[in-house]
Amino acid sequence: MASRRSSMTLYSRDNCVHSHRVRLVMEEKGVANYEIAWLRDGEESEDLLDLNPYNSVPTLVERELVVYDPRIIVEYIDERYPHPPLMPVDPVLRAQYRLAIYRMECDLYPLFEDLESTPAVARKARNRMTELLTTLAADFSPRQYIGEEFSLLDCTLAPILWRLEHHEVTLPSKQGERLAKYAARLFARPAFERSLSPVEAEMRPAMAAN
Ligand SMILES: N[C@@H](CCC(=O)N[C@@H](CS)C(=O)NCC(=O)O)C(=O)O
Repeated sequence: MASRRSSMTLYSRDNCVHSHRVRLVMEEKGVANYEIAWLRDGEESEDLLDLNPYNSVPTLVERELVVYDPRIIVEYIDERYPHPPLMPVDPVLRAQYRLAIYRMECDLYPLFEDLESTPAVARKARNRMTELLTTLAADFSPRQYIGEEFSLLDCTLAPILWRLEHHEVTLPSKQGERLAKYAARLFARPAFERSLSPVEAEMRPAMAAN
């Protein structure tokens, strides 16, 4: 449970891709003085049920404010802590970034529930993930990040890419190499390492230790 010294508490499951996304943004923004209320697999929290009608993680609590839904949380954090900005200033670019994030939320994130399901359901989800990421990688130019600067786009994709090996998702070699190079840049960021739960670190022990 949170101590009185922390101004923020983030309810987070240790194997949840959505929770990972928010922890990554918290770390990239350098949010200090926040506590994580960890929920292990299958564990419920009565506090959370009182705070959030959907009882979902991630949920962020800051004094009287309770924020849930990963996208609403990361946008709040990006506005609450302006530096470094993780969204562009230009309205057209902002709309494009939001759409790209929306596509990842609609198409990629829901596949994780299926990847944890029965072998037949997981196989289908794996194939779909391969298909979508192959298309995404084909569009990648040799830039460092998806946009001009490191942004919420990268923070949304990184937790997905971290889990690919664990779920045995593979890509055709050309696109796979491209995506792997980009992913290695994301995983090498100090904030990324700090964002990992012990369960997530175990998914790629060699990389997490670097
Ligand atoms: N759309 C969800 C995304 C997050 C999500 O699906 N979280 C899962 C865990 S990974 C969850 O909280 N499920 C309900 C539960 O664990 O009780 C939200 O509203 O926050």
